[in-house]
Amino acid sequence: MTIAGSDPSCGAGIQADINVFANLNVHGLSALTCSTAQIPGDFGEIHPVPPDHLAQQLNMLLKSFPVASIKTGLLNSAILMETTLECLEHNRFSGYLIVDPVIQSSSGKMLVDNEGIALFREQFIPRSSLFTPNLNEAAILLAIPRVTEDNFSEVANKLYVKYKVPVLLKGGHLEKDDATDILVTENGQKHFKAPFSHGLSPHGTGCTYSAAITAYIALGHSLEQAVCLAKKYITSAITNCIQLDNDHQLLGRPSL
Ligand code: PXL
Repeated sequence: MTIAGSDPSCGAGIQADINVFANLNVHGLSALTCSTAQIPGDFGEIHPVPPDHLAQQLNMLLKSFPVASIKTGLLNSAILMETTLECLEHNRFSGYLIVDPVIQSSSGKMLVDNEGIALFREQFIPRSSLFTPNLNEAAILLAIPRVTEDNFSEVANKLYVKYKVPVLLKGGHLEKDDATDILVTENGQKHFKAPFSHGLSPHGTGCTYSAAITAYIALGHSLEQAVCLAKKYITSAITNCIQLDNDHQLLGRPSL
């Protein structure tokens, strides 16, 4: 299941997540948190759904389907985060909860209010089975100025110590020859590397990566295996991305 916002251009959000689930032969469910108007490179309005409406979607889905794993994407506000946590609790959801801590759009627009960021820190991330920040999100979650090549590995450990749940810190934005991500669990650090595609930065990579982890978990893989397979998935989707006329790109179909 994905609990996320709508991106009508289908590069990110629930549409991207459902694409991944379908590509991996998993039946996906989606609970909508907000509608956005956007295309790659241009962000319009966000309209959150009423909290009761999110609760109704979640309660109906969780009552009726054997949900193996859930990912969250854009949650937009503290009240939608609280609603999500209450519904998971109320329906005794005990599967994997993978949190992509979406805070800002790739174009730089803040997508979550300050109260929402505080709730992310205090309640939402600590409830997750894995959270998947990029460099910018990691800096916000640790309240530090920035993450660089020099403090990358230390930041991954700090996130694990602070939030006490497994973390996948994504290093793609360091723009080195290899895009390295660090998974920190109770077993220590594990590094996942793939060649970095210079000059390609399709939006929605975070959504697609966390959706692939969620699908591979639903298919029975361990967390570490799921991250390894999902890294292959996202690397291939980036390599196969589609060039748009406005200099932006959309993720392509992976060659699996
Ligand atoms: O990539 C983060 C993200 C997630 N979900 C939605 C978005 C975005 C970024 O723009 O619009 C709906």
